[in-house]
Amino acid sequence: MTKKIGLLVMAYGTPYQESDIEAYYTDIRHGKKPTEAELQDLKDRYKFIGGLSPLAGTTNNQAEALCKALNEAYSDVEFELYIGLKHIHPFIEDAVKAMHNDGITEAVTVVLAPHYSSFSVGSYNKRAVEAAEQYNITFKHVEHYYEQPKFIQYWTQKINETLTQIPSTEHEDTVLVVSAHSLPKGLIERNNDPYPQELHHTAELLQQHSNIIHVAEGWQSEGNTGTPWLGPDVQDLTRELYDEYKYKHFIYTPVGFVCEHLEVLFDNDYECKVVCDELGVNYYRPTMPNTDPLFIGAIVDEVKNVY
Ligand code: FEC
Repeated sequence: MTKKIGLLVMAYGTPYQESDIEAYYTDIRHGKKPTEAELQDLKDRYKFIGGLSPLAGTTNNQAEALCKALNEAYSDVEFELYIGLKHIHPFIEDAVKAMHNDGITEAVTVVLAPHYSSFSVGSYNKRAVEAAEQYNITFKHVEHYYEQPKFIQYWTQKINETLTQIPSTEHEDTVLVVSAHSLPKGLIERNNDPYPQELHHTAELLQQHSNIIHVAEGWQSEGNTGTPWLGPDVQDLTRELYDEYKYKHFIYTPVGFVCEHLEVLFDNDYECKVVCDELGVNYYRPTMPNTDPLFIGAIVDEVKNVY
């Protein structure tokens, strides 16, 4: 008989309907309700991207594709999928409880975010471990997978495909903006968090492996906490790069995310594009990994390192 192993796939979560937005936003802010104006602003952003985010469906598809690929890769164990979300049901704690109810005692955790920060991947894992304390479940954690050759290959292919849309004589006038979600700077510095170095390393790998000549690193989607966040912000960066180098083509790769959702469809495809339009330069944003076999394969290869 093959051994049953839990596969706990954790992701951010998104409202399933408009009436979920307030509770979701309150959860993101650790229980502090948004003001009417803040809530309306978020509702307007969802409306702008078509009403709701595609994130819920994509998370499920990614998790199912990963579980299938793992079951194909391993012959001695059978992975059973559980999805746990950070800010909406099914919460991480619900998934851990479901594993326990099904008799699972060993599980592998995967967060749908490629870089490690104690405030992102670390906080998901901590919640899973805390929830499992009352049960007899042990975990093996995947902490990051941005270095996996297949992950780099995915983005390299997308960058090279995008470059084919730009005349080769203008590749010198093209810049790749490699970005991830910003986080509060003080927290990152005090904890000597590897997150900024991991983004930097991703940018270096993409420059080495793809045909891009110029690469810049930026941060996006920062929150409004009144304290400094990691920068430069991608919109400011776009202006600075234009002022200094007069680039004509800007390729945005938000490599800190793994699919299209609010932060990509609004913060890149609207906010960054507005700046590009204003500067009279061309905006490109290759398709996100979603369920691409290279992306799923990168996570499978990382799971093999931990289990
Ligand atoms: O498509 C969707 O519906 C959800 C998209 C979404 C993703 C996402 C990923 C990350 N976040 C991270 C950190 C923070 C911090 C705050 C914060 C705030 C928001 C708000 C929305 C939101 N985030 Fe998010 N994030 C997504 C959506 N995030 C909506 C609230 C309004 C706003 O600021 O836009 C600030 C909290 C505070 O105010 O105290 C911090 C990080 C990631 C990437 C890693 C991961 O996926 O977990 C880090 C997707």
